[in-house]
Amino acid sequence: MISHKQFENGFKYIEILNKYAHAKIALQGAHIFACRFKDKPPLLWLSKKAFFEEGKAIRGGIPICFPWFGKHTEDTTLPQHGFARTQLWQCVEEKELADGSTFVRLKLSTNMFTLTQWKYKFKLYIEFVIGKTLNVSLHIHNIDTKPFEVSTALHTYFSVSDINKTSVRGLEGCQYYDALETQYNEQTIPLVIDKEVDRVYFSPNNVITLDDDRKKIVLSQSGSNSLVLWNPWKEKSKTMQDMTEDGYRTMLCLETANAREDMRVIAAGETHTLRAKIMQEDST
Ligand code: TA6
Repeated sequence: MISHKQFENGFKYIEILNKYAHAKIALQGAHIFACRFKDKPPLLWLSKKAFFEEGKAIRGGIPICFPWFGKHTEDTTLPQHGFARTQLWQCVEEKELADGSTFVRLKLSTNMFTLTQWKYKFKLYIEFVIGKTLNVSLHIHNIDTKPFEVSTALHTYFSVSDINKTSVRGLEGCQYYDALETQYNEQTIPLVIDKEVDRVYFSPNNVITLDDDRKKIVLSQSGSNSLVLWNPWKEKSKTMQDMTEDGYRTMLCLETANAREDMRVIAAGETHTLRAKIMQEDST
């Protein structure tokens, strides 16, 4: 089942229900903000105080960071993580697949507003396949006459039972940029998340595993050579309007990215694709 719905304030979203999963995708930002596999705990985390309002990014799910990740490097008046997550995308294709999963494709192209923030002509497509796994593919087309440089991310908020019982594998030995310490380090010890973390890992394993006491999430990525790890922890959460004070305890961001030194230059007429395939299993 694929339904086009809206909240009382007119905020539009697509609801998908099939034999494998239940999901919701906002047209603003082509932002999947809910995904739960049948008879499993939720895959994606959503803040209890998330905004569903025009122009405000939704706190949770998978925000799309484009055409820059993080703060703009030259103009701090521009929105963090770019404009893609607050622009209205167009649903251009939706279908039930033969295996019972659901395919949805949304599009965002250059418009008068985006040109005020970024002078290049682009076309973005994001494709979701919601079935036994959640597959997300972001296709970035350069339809301009000159190359452009992008940093981008599928800024995925995973739901965990308790951050204190959560571990991540696949980043061992990786170099990373610590945005809190503003320095580069190496992950030489098993990764423990017991405080605010905001890191860009380079050359991560193509398969990253997140374990909590109830589930194992397996994230396979392509088109990316960096992974962002973020949890705001208690003090940072208190400063965020759209986070409850204890929200940090049940979320962890593992973001499939082209961030910092992994930014990409896309030649005129070329396409770059960023992919995340997400599988959820019961914890062993
Ligand atoms: O994902 C890491 C990060 O860049 C953090 O620095 C933090 O700002 C987070 O993104 C959330 O950003 P947002 O603009 O959605 O509040």
